[in-house]
Amino acid sequence: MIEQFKEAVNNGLSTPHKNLPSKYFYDKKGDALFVKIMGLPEYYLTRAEHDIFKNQTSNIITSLKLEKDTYFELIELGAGNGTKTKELLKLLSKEGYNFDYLPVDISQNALDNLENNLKTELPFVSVKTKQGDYFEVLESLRHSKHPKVILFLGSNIGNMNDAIASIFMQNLSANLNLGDKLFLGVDLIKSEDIVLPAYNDSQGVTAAFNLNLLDRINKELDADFNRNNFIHTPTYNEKEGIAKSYITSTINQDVHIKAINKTFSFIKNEKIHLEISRKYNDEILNNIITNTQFNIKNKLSDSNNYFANYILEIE
Ligand code: AVI
Repeated sequence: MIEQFKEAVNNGLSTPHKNLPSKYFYDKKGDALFVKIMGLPEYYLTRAEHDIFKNQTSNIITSLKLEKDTYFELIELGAGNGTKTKELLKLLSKEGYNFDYLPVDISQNALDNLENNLKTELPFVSVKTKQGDYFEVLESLRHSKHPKVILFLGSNIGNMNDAIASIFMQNLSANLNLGDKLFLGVDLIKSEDIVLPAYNDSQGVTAAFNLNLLDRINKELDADFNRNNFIHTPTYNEKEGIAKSYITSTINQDVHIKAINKTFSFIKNEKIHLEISRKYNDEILNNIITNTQFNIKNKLSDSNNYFANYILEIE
């Protein structure tokens, strides 16, 4: 893990257009800051998807063509605290559907918390947690021929560029069988005045979330970044539908990273690219699933039409 982190930081800071991968945002402090982001007035994504789960729960069940007497596996990739999913679990359980809920996460701690919480809140739901990498877990489940519904929520696919998202969908498709479904949460392309503030909130929580990566490098790779010499400078291009997070050096400076045994120079106004948050529409999603067995079957949107959950099926 630390070796991979070291390599990613070294590679990213050694190229002419410096970058650092956003997957390293999520240490303990980063997790807590992301929870704060999800509650921010400007960060509409989580509320919009929750709106769909809360107000269109029966619609979700109908769109997934679930039948009460056919057992299925409900597999959630990157389950987190399951707030949205609980709305669906509650109704499925109340109406007597025959299923197991299989939350998949890399963090055993996150899974333990979710399992304990569900034991109290929804004691009749059968929960089988799966710790590990998404594809390792899916590979292991592939041989069970039970119908599967995969939940991949929260616009998590948006943090992949289109090439990586296509490969992700190809891998997912290859691990599923005919008739299996994917319930995919994506943020929709919309105007800059709505999207940009979601990544540039007035309380500076998103700035802290981005700059925390420098603190993580200082801590784990023994570096001397001074986060006061960098500012958070996100952008959003409405035409392509992509938000990008950068941090910009405010002065000419050198930073030494002991674990890599290297000094990196930054000139005033030089940017480090950290994150991409891709927004979707039907055309973009169709391009991404071109080389897969998935077809779009349905789409549910929130009341503002900010966010959508697509239903895709293996055909
Ligand atoms: C996790 N992911 C979908 C978030 C997003 O909206 O791209 C991460 C995030 N970055 C800044 N704010 C939230």
